[in-house]
Amino acid sequence: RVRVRGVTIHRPIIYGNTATVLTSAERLETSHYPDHTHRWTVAVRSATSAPDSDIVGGADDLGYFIKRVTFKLHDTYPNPTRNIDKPPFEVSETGWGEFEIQIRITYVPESGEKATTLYHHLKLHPWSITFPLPNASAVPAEPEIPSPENAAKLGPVHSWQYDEIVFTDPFQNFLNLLTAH
Ligand code: SLL
Repeated sequence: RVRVRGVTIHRPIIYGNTATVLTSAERLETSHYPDHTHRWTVAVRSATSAPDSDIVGGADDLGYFIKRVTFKLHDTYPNPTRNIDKPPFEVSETGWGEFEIQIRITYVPESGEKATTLYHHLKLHPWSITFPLPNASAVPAEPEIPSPENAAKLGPVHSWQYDEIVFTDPFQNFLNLLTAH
């Protein structure tokens, strides 16, 4: 196995989450967790999306060089370590609280590359100082969590980071694999 010295190759990604407020009907469906208020999805996606796609990030084009993405959820979740072995690399759950998610990206074995660890703070609330208030003097000094009704009106929350996975002096066969896509 030969390394190609002096070469760096990068692959753009986005990672993060979307979240929506559960409707009262959905809260009944998840009634074994009556305290759950939100549905969310955390994901790692390609940042080179299909031109006709209306979402940022293509769901299916990371699998040729990523073998597994491990999402480590808060210990309040059953089986908090979630291994996803094919695209889309994402986990959907319901819950009530924000927390830090560890995201571990493992590459295909022929890459010879070490895993990458990222951290994402799961965002559920549209922390807001701009939401219309009944009277101007009531403007809070600190951002506040809107009520569930107001949060639902504000729509889904999105929290995404752009990043680039950089491979330095890659093995020749891995470089071939990357450039073939
Ligand atoms: C907080 N430090 O106190 C955070 C912890 C934990 C979130 C948030 C439900 C898990 C379950 C859930 O949303 N956990 O019951 O399945 O805000």
